[in-house]
Amino acid sequence: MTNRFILYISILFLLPYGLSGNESYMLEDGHSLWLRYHPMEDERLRDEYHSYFKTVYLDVESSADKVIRDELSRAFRGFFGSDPIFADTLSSGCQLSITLSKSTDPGYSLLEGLKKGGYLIQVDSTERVIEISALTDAGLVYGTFHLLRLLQQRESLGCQPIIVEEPAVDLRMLNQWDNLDGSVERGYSGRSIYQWDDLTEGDHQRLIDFARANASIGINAIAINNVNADPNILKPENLEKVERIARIFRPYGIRIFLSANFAAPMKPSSTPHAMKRWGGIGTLTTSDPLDTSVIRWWKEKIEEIYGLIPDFGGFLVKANSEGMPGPQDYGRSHAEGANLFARLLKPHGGILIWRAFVYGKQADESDRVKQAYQEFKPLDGHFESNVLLQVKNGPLDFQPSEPPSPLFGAMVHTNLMPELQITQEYLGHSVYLVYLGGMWQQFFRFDTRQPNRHPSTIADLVTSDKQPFSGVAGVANVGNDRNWTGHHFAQANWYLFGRMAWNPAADNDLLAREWIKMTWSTDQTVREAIWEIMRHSLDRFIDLQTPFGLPVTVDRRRHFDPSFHSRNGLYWHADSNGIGYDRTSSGSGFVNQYHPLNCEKFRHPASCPEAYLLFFHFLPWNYCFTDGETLRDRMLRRNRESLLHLKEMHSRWKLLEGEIDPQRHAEVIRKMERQLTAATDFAAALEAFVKESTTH
Ligand code: GCW
Repeated sequence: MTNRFILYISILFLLPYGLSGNESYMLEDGHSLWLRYHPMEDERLRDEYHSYFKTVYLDVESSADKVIRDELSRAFRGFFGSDPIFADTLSSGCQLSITLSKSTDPGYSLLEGLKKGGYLIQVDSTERVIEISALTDAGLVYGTFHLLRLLQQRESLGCQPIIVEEPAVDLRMLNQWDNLDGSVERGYSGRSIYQWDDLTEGDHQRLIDFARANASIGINAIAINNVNADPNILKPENLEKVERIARIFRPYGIRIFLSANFAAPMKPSSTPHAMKRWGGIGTLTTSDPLDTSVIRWWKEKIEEIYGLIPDFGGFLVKANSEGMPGPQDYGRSHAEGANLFARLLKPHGGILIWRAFVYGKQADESDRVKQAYQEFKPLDGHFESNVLLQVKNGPLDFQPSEPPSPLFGAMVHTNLMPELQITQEYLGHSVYLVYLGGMWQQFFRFDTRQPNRHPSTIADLVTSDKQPFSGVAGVANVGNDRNWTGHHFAQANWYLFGRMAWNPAADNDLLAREWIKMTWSTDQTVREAIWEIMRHSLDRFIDLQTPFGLPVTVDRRRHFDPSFHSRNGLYWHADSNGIGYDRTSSGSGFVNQYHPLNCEKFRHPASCPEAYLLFFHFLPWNYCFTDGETLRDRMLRRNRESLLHLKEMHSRWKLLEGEIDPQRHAEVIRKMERQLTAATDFAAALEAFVKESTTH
């Protein structure tokens, strides 16, 4: 047995605290996420830290006080094996103080003008004093988690005399696609974390842990139910349960949102066909947004909700999309639909989030990716100021590789809120290890070339002061699996999402490394090995399943198994002449929705990024890249290589045996084995399809 292994076993037994404070000694199972608070092995560092934490002084007014106390207790027990000593008064040295301050207080002017949630951490390494100050409770919670992050990463505190942090985005939001029956749409990590039958009592520790995890990465808003919204969520008996969840989340600075069904005010028998599975919950025969009885119904519903939940965030609405009811059913526009809610929510400080993911009925059916722009661009400037238009990152549908939606940069008078998908609907579910930080970074750094605004990357637009409200949403990948996300590595995507929503311009490499250090190991070699496993995982996935941005190559229902033949002709075309979708002017013309400079880049195969090549172009199989390789050969070669890469990832991980706690190590191996089997099938299907198409 190596020394490392003995140390590791002893650490495990010293590690009684999973994420839930009430759990007994256990092996690591991933439940603690990145909040493991692992014992300090390095004595020198432990002594250094200890010297700052002789006592802790808290001056926090609200329920955040308990949140901070509990978190520090949990962390200190994990790091040092002892509880913190909370002092009643502020002393002069060797103390951590966490205080709600005013920017006019002497020494706190740096707090001035910080966005809500901002904080200041000042370290005096001579006096051994750390001060966390903020103008809001949420800021103190975030500041505390920041300090704990430094400790988890074993950073020397003396090197960081002053930290000033603020979120660049107001609304950092998770969208859960959880249903009242406990299922989760596109969820791959068990059932919903909300037990609607048992919300009245029982142990809410899991929800507390969920709130802790989210607060630790800066998430401050959660829409707790599916955008394919069951109107029943708005019934009084369910709203009472929502109120209980809101009460649990509130101390963590998290506001609750609900997905609302546009036809909720209607009586069950009059609801549109698509809603027959639910029926409305009201007594009306219409849900026309301009109808006074409809307005009154929503006004009363909103008042009822705010009566229960004074800090209710607002509604998220999917309308006239995939069969969901909406304003167009009455000849009204999306803006008229959104404004109905926005005006009623405004006096309560609520926000209305309207989704721009629309396709189907209305516009040009020949190329569905054109529809969102066609429907929404003319409405720019028509939305109330408390409306956020939630736009999926790509124009199609959360594909592994698609260009950013042209709506970014095109709508200059509307608050745009990117919607990212953390759950791996098209990315191998929780079977595949796919790290998404790089994809999101690329998205946020895309230059929209928006006129009159420079710089004009999506990160710039999202964080611009010109938007009254800013927001970033992510479709959650959380379920009631013990490790929350099914695959241990899917936790990274949740973590990265929160940290990038806080700062869309952040460097994803650094954040991923931070996650690795806290989640897996502080050992440099182990960390490097893990980063190697993660960093190319998305590119190799694309080579395997959606080469050159060829979208939707999976089966219709689950979006998991290869299904090239059934998708051919629907999302792209392939025959003996070539493969892809012509979206240039000679094809659907979609490319013209971009700013001319981007359009120019995408419309020529030679300048179009390879990752989007077949998204924009139909190319002959013998299309030649500058290095002389043909499209066909490159596709097949990369496909083979992606399998080899997987095998390499697998071996790298195996080598970490003994360096990583056994349960998590073994569970990842099992996932990797399943991934390899699934990927082998995929590679074979792609190869067969290419060969068939090119030999006809
Ligand atoms: O990608 C599709 C999913 C649906 C989802 C829809 C949407 C919630 O397959 O499951 O429905 O997108 O985003 O509305």
